[in-house]
Amino acid sequence: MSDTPRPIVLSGIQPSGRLTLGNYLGAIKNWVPLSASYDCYYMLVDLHAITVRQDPAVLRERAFEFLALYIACGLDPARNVLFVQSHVPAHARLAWVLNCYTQMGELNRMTQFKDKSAKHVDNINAGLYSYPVLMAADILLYQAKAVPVGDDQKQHLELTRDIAQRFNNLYGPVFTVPEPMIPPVGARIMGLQEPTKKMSKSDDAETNALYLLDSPDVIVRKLKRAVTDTGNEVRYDINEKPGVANLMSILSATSGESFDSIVDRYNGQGYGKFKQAVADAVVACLEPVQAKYNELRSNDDYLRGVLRDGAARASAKADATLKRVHDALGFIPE
Ligand code: ATP
Ligand code: LTN
Repeated sequence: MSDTPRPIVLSGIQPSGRLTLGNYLGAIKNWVPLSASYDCYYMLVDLHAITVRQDPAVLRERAFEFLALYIACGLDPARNVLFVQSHVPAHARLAWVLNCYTQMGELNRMTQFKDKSAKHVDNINAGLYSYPVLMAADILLYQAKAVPVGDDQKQHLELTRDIAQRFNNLYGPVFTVPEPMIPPVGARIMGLQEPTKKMSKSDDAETNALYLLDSPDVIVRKLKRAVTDTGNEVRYDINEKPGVANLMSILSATSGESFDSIVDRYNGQGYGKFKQAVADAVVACLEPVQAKYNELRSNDDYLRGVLRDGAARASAKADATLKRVHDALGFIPE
C-alpha cells in the first residue's frame, strides 16, 4: 500500500421519517463502492433533524433503524466510518464560526429552506434557516473532496464551496473545497402520486413513497397505483410524462437496464406489464437489504459499538480541522 493519504468522501442523512427508495438510489447505494478508493465518513445528521420537531423516543429508535439500514445496504463499518453527528461536538462548534462567514442574502436563496418553511409555517426557526451552514461545517471538518448526494442538495454544496473559498481567501488553505458527486440515474426519484415533486421520507402521504422496509405486497400495490397518464407509451419525457419517466428511472436504477432497452420491451403495451416489471425489480433490490436488516436490528450492543467506534474515528479527524480554524482565527489554544 502507498503512503499517500486517500481522498475523503462524506455524506449524511437526517434521521427523520423513514428511508425511501429515493434515499437509497440517490445516496446510499452510491456510497457503497466508494470505500475502495476513498476514506469514507457517513453520518446520521441528528442536529439537522431537530430543525423540525421530533419525538425523542422515536428519534432515538430511528437512529438505530437507519444505522442498521446503512449496514444492510452494504456499508461495512470496518471500511466506512459510520457515526451520529451529535456525538462529534466539532460540528456545532465549526457551524458557529461559519455562520459568521455566511451572508443572510445567501441563505435567503436556499430552496430547501423555502420549501420547509412553507411546510412548517408554525415553526420557522433559526436552525432551519442556518441549516446549510451546519451542513457546510459537516463537510469542511473532514476536508472532504467529494460529497455523494442527490440532486436536491446541489445548491447546499455550492454554498459550502463558496464559504470554504471565502475562508481560505482570508486565512490561507484551511479547507479542502468539495465537489458534489451526483449519480447519473436516480439522482431525483419523484413521488409516486405526485411525480413532479421529489419522493421524500417525511412525506405525510404513505402511498407517495416506497420505503426500504416496505413488504413486497405493499411495493406491488403502491406501484400499481402510481400515477402515470391515460396513454400506453413508455418513453422518457419528464415534462409530458413525468410519472412514466420516474418509473423508468426506478426500473433502470434498480435493475441496471438501459432506458432504450426498457422502451423496446414495454412501449405500446399498456402500463400493467411495465409497472409489474418495476415492482419485481424493486422487490428484488430490497429483499437482501431487508433480510440483513432484520438480522442486525435485534443486536443493539453491536450497533452501539459501531457508533462508539465511529464517533472516536470521526472526532479525531474533525478536531484536527477545528484546531486549524481556531488557530487561523486567533483563538487561544485549549
Ligand atoms: P426529509 O423529507 O426528511 O427532508 P429527504 O427524503 O429529503 O428527507 P434527506 O435526509 O434530506 O432526505 O436526504 C438524504 C439523502 O438522500 C440526500 O443525499 C438527498 O439528496 C438524497 N435524496 C433524498 N430524496 C431523494 C430523492 N427523491 N431522489 C434521490 N435522492 C434523494
Ligand atoms: N442536508 C442534507 C443532509 C446533510 C448532508 C450533510 C449531506 C447534512 N449534512 C453533509 C451531505 C453532507 C439533506 O437535507 N439531504
